[in-house]
Amino acid sequence: MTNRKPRVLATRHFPPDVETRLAASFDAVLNPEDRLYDGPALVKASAGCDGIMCAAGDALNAETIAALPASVRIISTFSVGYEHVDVAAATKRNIAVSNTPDVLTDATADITLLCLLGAARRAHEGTTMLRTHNWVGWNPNQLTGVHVTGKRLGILGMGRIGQAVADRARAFRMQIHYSNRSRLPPDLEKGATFHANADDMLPYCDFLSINAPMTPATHKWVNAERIGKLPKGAVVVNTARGGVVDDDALIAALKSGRIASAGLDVFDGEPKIHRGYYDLENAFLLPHMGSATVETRNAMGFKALDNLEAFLLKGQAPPDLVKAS
Ligand code: 8YV
Repeated sequence: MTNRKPRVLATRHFPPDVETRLAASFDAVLNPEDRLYDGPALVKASAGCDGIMCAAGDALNAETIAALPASVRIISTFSVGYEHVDVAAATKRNIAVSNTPDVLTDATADITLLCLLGAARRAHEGTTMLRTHNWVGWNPNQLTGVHVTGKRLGILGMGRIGQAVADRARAFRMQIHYSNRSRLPPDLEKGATFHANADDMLPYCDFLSINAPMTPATHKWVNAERIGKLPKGAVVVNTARGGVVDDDALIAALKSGRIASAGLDVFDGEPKIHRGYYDLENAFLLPHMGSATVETRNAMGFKALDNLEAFLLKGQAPPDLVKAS
């Protein structure tokens, strides 16, 4: 019987307080330079590890998981989204997978409203005008945008984050429509209009907010055909996963004016985003900042650690165990 602490690989340089606790609880293999591991590098770095603390974008696909050392028993992701982990492949190898729900709901809903308002009110053009010394003064027609109050907001994916977005949007007296795998009970629905078929919701979306996870069913869901069902001049917001949007289709609609503007915090293939976005004045773009507050990133890290500690130190199931769908 050995008293060695379980070894845990941190694939990223996590917040300082999180790494301090990681190093206190485990034999931590840290990544202070925040080097990005590809699949083979991740396999190599996890030699002798009992657990892996990873993040979105890490290549924990079937191939990587199949090659992981036999010692690895848990993958704890520092994220609520877990499309980067092949849960079925992990389950096949008897590796538990956990995520960090709840703690980033508010921060992500806040950034969704920032994207919604930033797109509607032409924030990118305004800040650019000012910072490039091109503001010659107020004028009555300057940077007039899309009015928000009272408009219809369609939310694709009414989970925790979608509901928090709806709560915030109600403060703007927006009329909430939503589509979700299942209808919410009245106390959570709060008068919002449910659309069993998400396509049927599109004609009601003056604003469309994507808050659904990335799955085979949502891959490139916002495509040319669906954009065609939105009211002319609608605003599209995505703070979930870039892969839910067909970039070519959205960029074409932003160029033609079919879509008035977009507020995007996430991108397919990020950080190498579709080049077409860079030239669009009517795209308000952020670099995946949804959960980027000190409090939230710490809470995510502590939750990822709760999962690792329950499993590796207490022999319990991780509280946020993820199951293959
Ligand atoms: C995280 C996120 O910062 O948790 C998620 O799913 O999208 C982000 O807000 C990121 O994924 C960290 O791994």
